[in-house]
Amino acid sequence: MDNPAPIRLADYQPPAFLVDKVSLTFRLAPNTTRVLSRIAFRRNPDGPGGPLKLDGDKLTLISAQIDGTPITPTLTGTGLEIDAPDAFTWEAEVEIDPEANTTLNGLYMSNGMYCTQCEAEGFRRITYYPDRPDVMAPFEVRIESDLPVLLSNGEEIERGDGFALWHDPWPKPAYLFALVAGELVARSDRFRTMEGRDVALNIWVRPGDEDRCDYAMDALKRSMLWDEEVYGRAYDLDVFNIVAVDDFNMGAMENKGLNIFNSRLVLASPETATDADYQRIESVIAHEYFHNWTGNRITCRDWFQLCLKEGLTVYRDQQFSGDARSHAVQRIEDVQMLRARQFPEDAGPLAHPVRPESYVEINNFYTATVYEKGAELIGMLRVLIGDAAWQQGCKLYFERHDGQACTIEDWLKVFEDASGRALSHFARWYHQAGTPRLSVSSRHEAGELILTLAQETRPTPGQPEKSPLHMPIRIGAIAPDGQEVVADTVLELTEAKQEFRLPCQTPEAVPSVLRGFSAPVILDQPLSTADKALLLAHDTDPLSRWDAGRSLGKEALMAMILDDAAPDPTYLDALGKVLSDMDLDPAFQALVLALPSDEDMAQTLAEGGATPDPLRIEAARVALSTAVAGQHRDTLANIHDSLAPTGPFSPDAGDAAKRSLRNAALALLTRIDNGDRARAQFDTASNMTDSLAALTCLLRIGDGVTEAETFRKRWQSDRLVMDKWFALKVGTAPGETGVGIARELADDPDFTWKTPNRFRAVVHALGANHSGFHAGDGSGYAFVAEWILRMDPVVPQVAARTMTVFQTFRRYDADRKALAEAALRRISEAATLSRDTGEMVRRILE
Ligand code: 0A1
Ligand code: ZN
Repeated sequence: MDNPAPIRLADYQPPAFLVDKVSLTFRLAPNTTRVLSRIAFRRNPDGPGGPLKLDGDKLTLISAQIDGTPITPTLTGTGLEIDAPDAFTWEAEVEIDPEANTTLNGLYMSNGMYCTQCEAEGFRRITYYPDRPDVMAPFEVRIESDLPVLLSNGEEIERGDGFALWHDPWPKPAYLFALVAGELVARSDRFRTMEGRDVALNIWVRPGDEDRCDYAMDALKRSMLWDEEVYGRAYDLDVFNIVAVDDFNMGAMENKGLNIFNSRLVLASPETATDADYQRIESVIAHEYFHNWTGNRITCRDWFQLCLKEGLTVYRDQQFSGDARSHAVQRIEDVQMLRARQFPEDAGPLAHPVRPESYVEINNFYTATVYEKGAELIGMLRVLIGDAAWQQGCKLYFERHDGQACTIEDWLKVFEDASGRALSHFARWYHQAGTPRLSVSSRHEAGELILTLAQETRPTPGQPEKSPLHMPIRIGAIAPDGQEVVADTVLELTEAKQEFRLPCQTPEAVPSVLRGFSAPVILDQPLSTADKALLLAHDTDPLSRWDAGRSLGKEALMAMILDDAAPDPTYLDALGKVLSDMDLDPAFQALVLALPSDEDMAQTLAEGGATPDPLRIEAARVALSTAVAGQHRDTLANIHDSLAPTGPFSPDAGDAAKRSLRNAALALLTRIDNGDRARAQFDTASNMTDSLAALTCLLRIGDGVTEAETFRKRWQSDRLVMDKWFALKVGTAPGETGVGIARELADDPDFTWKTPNRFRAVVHALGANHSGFHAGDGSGYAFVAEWILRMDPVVPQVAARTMTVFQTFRRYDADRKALAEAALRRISEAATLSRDTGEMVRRILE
């Protein structure tokens, strides 16, 4: 394989031509769809000059005209080039084959339904066009088909026998184009905006699924209201359509006025969806809706600026979920997710800045770094400039940049203007990859708490030298009697090392550092076990409180893994206090009760220079869980009994919190009761949360064979529930057993692997099974590599995304490293490999 040349931010040039209007006609046919385009082009006065360049991929050009005169354009391999006048109308007819399009990129078919996905560069598979986000235009779309439902962006302006005409007045880049045609039914509602617009809301699904849309609809209406109340942003069309599709590469897509969703992020009923599903549906519905302003009305100049829309929109959906549920729990879960997904990325071969500087395939950069770390940067910015300037800056951003394609510089400038502060030092966060390590030491002297903060970032690929970053560090201090003696304060760390002095009359006070996880760093603060227990019991900041518990748990596990130590009694006692504190939110208690994940332990061991042994980590976690259960048997049993469901199921946060604590208790109790409680819960559960939790507990102790079969029989025909079943079977068995189960299931007739959700339910589930994927005989690596190679020619984006499970392989012992490397070489040496997977394997092996 030759290596395609990277695209670099430094080479950005504005487009040579702008588009004033796009008219498209689609004559839909599964193998021979005709797309007729009529596009008004005008030379960009600020452009570089030169010919008109249109992108095109897998298109058969039937005819082309400029101002009505047929022409024969020069085909370039990636599109075509034309010497064009300064203003003209381009007309073309192309033929495409949606049925043969397995990539789920461009126009494709899913269960007889036509569907599109154009971000990032899928529109070029539909027609010739300047497929770049800084070319924005209003679209008119005529769809010709006998299918009953024909949808595109904007509003329907005409509907007749076998056709529909849609018009989207808001100029948009091609990546926000969408078209759907099929036999669909709608769950409909209305929303009146603060500007008095009466908006029709529709969620389109396959017949039979319509009674599973209520929660998504409710979440949509709440999102619309929230964006008005919190950001002053109202919806801007008379209709908002959402379509659920089974075959989809990602979670969902914010196409203007026509969001397209993976069906697992829309459909929910108490019998089929877990609390986690409900929560995720709420946040993704909100995320896509919020893109209407942060992404659509104001979009990205180029794909290097992806975090401009994604970091901000994740930040907004996190705020929304916090408002809807609990800020404390939301923050803990966001931090858990950042540490589990983004930290390994930042520490390995795939590390890249939040705003990358080059890429081969942009689809490989829809990463935890761009999304989740991108959101962290927004949160830090807000803490640094304060709420008032934040609000003013947001207002200014919407006023100044509405209708534009912007950069991170534009974004930071509004906050410089609003706050009067220079943000050039802060801007380094966007350029510098890697997670800084924050070392903290403290002493007490003459009525002062003296904190020394030092930061250091290790080299990452292509960035050997790192500079100190500007970060807000929120702190406080707790006295041994549990009183807060230094109130919440934000320190601004700008240098490699700085000392801060705070008045404090209690020499024994324990500093609570990085409250709220105020900066995305690895905290290195040498606290004694007793100090951690104090913070877990008394810190006023819930994130730091939870983190103290996690740190205690890690310390206990570390001693068990490295020194064969017994479970730490301080940790066990501290958990007991949290469990019996009736004032705590049960969701918070459940989070404290969850032991650090195996991946978390492996990461910590590797950071400290040790080699993680997956089976030892697994064994230590099981032993510690068993010890927790043994010590708190009665309290846990009492929790499980007293929180048993009483009324009908409600997905709201309060009830979900109780279920999460009850099921956390069950997971522990199952370690010591041979699964009796879990079996009873499985037999009587009336909702998916409780049923799946019980089954998980049983499978984790190597039991549950009968229950798993009962579950399968019951849900055989439900594709979304069956995805859970596959993932659970693969995810719960340790080591080589897990790989064996994955292999068995890969031969199952229901393993319809070309559907990304089912593929992920087996292959990603094994990747997420720490001791399974890292099975000592290399069978996990071989299995995943084999399936990546199989998936690559079918859905390259999914194959490439699966590659990320290999990003940590260098952490492990020599034997595992060699086995993983051999699997990676098999991928890299394949006769043909997509650009997506090719780039990933090269970066991982480099
Ligand atoms: N913009 C979407 C994410 C998305 C990106 C690419 C896709 O297809 C390759 C699909 C969706 C979001 O942030 O939700
Ligand atoms: Zn997004």
